[in-house]
Amino acid sequence: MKKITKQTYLDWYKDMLFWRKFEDKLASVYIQQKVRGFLHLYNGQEAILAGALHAMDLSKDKMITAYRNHVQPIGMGEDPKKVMAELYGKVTGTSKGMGGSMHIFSKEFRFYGGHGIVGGQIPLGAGLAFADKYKGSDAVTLTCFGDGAARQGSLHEAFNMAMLWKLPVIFIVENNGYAMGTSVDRTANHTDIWKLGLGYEMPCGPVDAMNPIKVAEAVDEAIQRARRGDGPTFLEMKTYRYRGHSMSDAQHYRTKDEVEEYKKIDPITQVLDVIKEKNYATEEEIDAINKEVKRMVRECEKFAEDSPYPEPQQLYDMVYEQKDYPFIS
Ligand SMILES: Cc1ncc(C[n+]2csc(CCOP(=O)(O)OP(=O)(O)O)c2C)c(N)n1
Ligand SMILES: [Mg+2]
Repeated sequence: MKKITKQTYLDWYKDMLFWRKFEDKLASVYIQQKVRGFLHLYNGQEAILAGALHAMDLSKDKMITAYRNHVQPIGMGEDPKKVMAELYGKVTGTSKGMGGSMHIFSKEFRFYGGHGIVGGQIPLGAGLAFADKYKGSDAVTLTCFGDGAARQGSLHEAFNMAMLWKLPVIFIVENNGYAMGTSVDRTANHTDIWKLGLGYEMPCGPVDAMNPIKVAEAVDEAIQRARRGDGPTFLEMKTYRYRGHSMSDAQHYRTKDEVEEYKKIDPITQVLDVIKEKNYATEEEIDAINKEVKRMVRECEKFAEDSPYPEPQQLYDMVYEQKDYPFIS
């Protein structure tokens, strides 16, 4: 793995702060009804992405996840202006405004969605890894899903095949404690989700996912295993989301104190504390990063606001048509 240096900390701070503020902006424009439909935010979980990206080779590795998916493509290299435009439903968006919040996709940067069916992406991630192995590439696919998705049957089928065929895939459960309003301990008799890997003899374990270093180390070990041809790993990222499940969530299932407890170990604050302790940046330099992040968010917002909506005709551009389809007269 690349060394974790002063620059890594500064990059982590800037990136995670940008993702946080980008999504805070989305929350505020959602209330103004400029962004519609569902909106699931990643606030609190950023260390998973920051740490994973540090360990990945972004020239070939792939990622697939669920609907909490706005910042991952940005981390992989996609233009954040295009991601925000997609959320606004504008033609300049990553899917020409036709995907929206739950369906960000960037083939160019190997980000494969953006999936609304809970657990649906688990076998798809195994399939991406199968394609790489079949073609003789040593790329690795990170397949991310929530604690709720870990209870889906598709996980077991994917785990079994991934182990049988030693696929280059890392299964990552982002355990943020809740599936909508249902806490992990109400969905199964055991709460160590990583232990699901044991039944398949898949290397597995828990990770402190409020800290990007711990994530980077765990993902690096898993990536090395996959690249050598030794198959999959299952990691349980112990994390937390600060906001509700989606925007309309009264959050009766948890206390404000619980949220505040997690904010004490916030990943951005943890990284900033190290920067300050080790004198990696002066107060002025930190302030300059904060200002630059604000400017970047404003730039995304302006781009999305100024972009046009798609023409109605676009609806027919992406419909699959087979002229000789046999069953329709
Ligand atoms: C197959 C399926 N069942 C139910 C739903 C409704 N649903 C949407 S999100 C969600 C909770 C999933 O929680 P989790 O996997 O923990 O992800 P998180 O939202 O915490 O990131 C449910 C049940 C769905 N989208 N798909
Ligand atoms: Mg969850």
